[in-house]
Amino acid sequence: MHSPTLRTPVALVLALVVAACGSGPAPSSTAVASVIASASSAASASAAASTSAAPASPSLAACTPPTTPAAKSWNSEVWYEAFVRSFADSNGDGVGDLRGMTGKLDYLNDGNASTAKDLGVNGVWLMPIFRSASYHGYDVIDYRTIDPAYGTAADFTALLAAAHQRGIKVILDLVMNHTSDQNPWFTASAAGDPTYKDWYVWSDTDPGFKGPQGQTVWHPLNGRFYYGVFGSGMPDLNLRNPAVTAELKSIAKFWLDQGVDGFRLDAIPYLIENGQKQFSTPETLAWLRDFQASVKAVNPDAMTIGEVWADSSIAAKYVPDSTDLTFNFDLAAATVASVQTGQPSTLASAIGQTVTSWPANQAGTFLTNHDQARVASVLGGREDELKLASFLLMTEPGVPWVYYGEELGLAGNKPDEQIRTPMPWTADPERGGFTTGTPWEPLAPGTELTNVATQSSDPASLLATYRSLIRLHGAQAALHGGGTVPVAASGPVVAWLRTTADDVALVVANTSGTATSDYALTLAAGPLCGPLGAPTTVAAVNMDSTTSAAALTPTAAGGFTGYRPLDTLAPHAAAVIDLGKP
Ligand SMILES: [Ca+2]
Ligand SMILES: [Ca+2]
Repeated sequence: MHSPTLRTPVALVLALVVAACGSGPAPSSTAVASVIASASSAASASAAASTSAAPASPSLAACTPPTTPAAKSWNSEVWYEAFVRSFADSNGDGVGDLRGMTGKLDYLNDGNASTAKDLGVNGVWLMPIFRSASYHGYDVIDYRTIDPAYGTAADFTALLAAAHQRGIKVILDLVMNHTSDQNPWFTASAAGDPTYKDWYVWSDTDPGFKGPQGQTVWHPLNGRFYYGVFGSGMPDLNLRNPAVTAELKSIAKFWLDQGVDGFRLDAIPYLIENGQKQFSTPETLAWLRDFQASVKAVNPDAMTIGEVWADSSIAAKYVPDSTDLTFNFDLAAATVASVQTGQPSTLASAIGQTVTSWPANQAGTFLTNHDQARVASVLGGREDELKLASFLLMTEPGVPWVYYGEELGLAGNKPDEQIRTPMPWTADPERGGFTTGTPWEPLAPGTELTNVATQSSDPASLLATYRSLIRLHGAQAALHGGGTVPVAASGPVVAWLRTTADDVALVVANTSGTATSDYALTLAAGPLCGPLGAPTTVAAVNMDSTTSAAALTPTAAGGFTGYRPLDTLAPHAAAVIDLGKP
């Protein structure tokens, strides 16, 4: 099945934006801003006239001039989650490795602002690369040694240098809740070694209670029991032991000293249990505050992002003191669900929840990650829906993260190995340019089309859309650093404003598969204080984005009533409409 979609005009306008802005690690917003400003000033006189001629608003509320929220260095960035085992194999053994990754960095960002053939991401999260007992690496045996299948310490040094040369930051996946049961620390602990006996959580008798998901958490060994919330193969470290805390800080320093730019912190709500309270305890948040301070003491610019797979109200509590960012799982699920069902209310609600929960833009936004069915499979591989999802990702409040292959529409359903399959670089369905040997896991179905080579030569491809939207995100200050104001919408439409002191951008999307003219946007009170220039459509997907947007006359309260910026919204169409400086 393939839903009807208008494709090429979108790429046109996005291409204009990209051409105006250039590309690279830190795209400038000035070019776009000046384009918008000149377009706006041309029409400002007539807009001012219509504003003054408008009847007085019955509302007594005054408008609120927009301000620019506090921003961190990562707020203009887009990040990429990569599974080294599946990215690129340099030596033909079928297993991706660090040298393979180094060879493909130009795909992520070639470091040249004048090219647009790279994805343009600013940072990479490497899923675990330490010596481990498993293919995925989330059960670590040695935190200071690279998995031999991935390469050597020298290979890592080379990767880091090559990435930094291109303006790509690198953060490592750090698993602090548990280790492998094959970690020498655990072996020594189980044997009663005086140094390590308290490094894990032991009980002489079976406490008997279950874990947060009803799973067995107490595992028998030699007549005693140890706690492992993720199973017997992954015993939980005892983070109440100062020696364990000191070792984890030392490990973080070991990697920061080599130049890594921070960490993605795995499963952090599980760090410290308090009896049967095993999820997001106050002790866990306090421990992380101390750990965070130790990271910043080594490198104040380092970034931490935590995996807190929980409601926004819980996940946001970690920011900014326990972690710099946490992933916004609620918004991710709502984004995918709204595109899948066509119902915008789920997404509208999650946007509102995000605004009230997190400090502005200090959440990691994403669609799906390495633990979830890939978004392309959830959406049945429909290209227009995938383009809409990518558009929403790049316009929502937060720092966007792209899971490798997502930019191609790579398919994947559980089991986990099949959502972590080799990256398809070419149309070869067997090896996909990933390896000259036999891939460790067969390629996902459909890679004849979902591959880098094929999509790179198609300006209307999903990959081309990602490349353009990533540049748009970096170029438009309102999109990456603006405040967010939810807008009420009727019909199958969701909308919000992104606002800085200098710019207001309207994001509007039709989540349904049906064209609609029967919708209207309303904002009771807002930031539109001055007369506005002519709205400018700066980016769009699934519609002819050369369509000009209707003029907007703000109310006295700085909002609007019954605004319909585009006469008709095509199926799954979405646009960023710049309203200029109010
Ligand atoms: Ca290899
Ligand atoms: Ca724990």
